[in-house]
Amino acid sequence: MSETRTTRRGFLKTAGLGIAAIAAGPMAAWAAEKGKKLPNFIFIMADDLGYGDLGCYGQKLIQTPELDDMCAKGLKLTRFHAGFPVCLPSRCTLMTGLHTGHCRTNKNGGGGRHPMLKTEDTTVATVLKTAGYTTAMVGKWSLGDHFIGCVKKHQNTDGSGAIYKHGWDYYFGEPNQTYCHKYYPNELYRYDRTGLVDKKTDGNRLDVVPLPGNSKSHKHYTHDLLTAKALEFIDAARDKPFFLYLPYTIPHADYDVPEIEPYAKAADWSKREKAVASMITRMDRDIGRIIKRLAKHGIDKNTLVIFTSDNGPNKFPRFNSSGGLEGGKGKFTLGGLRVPGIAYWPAAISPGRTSDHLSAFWDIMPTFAELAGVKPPAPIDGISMVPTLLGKGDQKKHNYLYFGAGKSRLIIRGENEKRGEAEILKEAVTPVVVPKFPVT
Ligand SMILES: [Ca+2]
Repeated sequence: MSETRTTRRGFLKTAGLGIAAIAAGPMAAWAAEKGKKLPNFIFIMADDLGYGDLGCYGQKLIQTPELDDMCAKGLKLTRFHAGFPVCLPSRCTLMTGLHTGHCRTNKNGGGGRHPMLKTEDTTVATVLKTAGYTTAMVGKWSLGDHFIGCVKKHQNTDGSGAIYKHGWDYYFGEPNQTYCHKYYPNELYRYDRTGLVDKKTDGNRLDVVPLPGNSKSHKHYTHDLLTAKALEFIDAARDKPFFLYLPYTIPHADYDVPEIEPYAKAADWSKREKAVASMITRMDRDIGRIIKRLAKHGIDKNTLVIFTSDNGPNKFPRFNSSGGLEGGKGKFTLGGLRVPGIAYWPAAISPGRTSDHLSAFWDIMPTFAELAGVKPPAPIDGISMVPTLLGKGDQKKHNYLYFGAGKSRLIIRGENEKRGEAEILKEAVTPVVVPKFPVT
């Protein structure tokens, strides 16, 4: 953000200028070199995975060979941050391009009282729809309420946070984050506006996917179902540009997994440790399957796959899950907020690169918008990371990253930020900002 921005009025002004500058920046060069072929986007997000949970980020005990391979062949971000130290507000920043000083909510809620998006909020999916993308979400939405726009025992009450109001052609999963804690539910939910993957639905409600008796039989593990649908979507959508948002529910509690391999013989590990490690390795295996499926279809080169986590880890001292950073999930500390960030895109990202560019979830929206050749909403807090991804061009930098809810907060200053906390807060915390989209 601009150093001169001190008021919301200033925010509006400088954000607009920033976007104008972006439009003439590295993307122009990318488009000129590669023609107008748009990349596919796959954004894979773990739930409660720490900065230190992957081999390529220093993990010694949990096996993550597929993600380590992606990291070796792509770009490893070492100062990438989730939006908030718990689920819901973090996902709000990811979807809207606004940090929690400006976006719809800085509260997680619980039970039937989850905050949700408003109808006028613009998501990454909405932006990419305007560029002609097919959009799918498979997994945990969080941004609709328990009853309103989400699901409670078939009560699909319409509401402003409903998934189907926020840009997605296809959805499969459990939208309510509280219910995502259970890995063997008796039902999941779906819609398929165009009949791309499954039977067409009207797209203005969630339909029940019954899994009768599953809570007892343990026949269907939700994570496995999410992976299967993600692969089916890739199969079906591969001929045109697509955006697949895959917010997995692993390795969040409950620590429940079909098998504890390859850790069954780790004699001194607790049951909980074996379970969480197995969940992470299972997810890693499945991400490998996704990469292989892209290759099978010949679209691996032109698909940008980003892997990350929605917040820091729960306490697992044996694994040093926060990578030595202070704190973890729920804490406004680096351990609560800094997450792995792997960007894999063989056509554009040369192998083995590392970047310490200071970045966060709200940068994803302008990054994808730029690569898709459309303007993101304005004003937003995010800054396109395209120069960092491509390894060329002038990367605009954040003066600071803000994470907060009232007096609980963390500000990470960029190298050029000299202002005191009070002055930064005056700029960073305002009433909810509703960016305009499309930008004219
Ligand atoms: Ca989480």
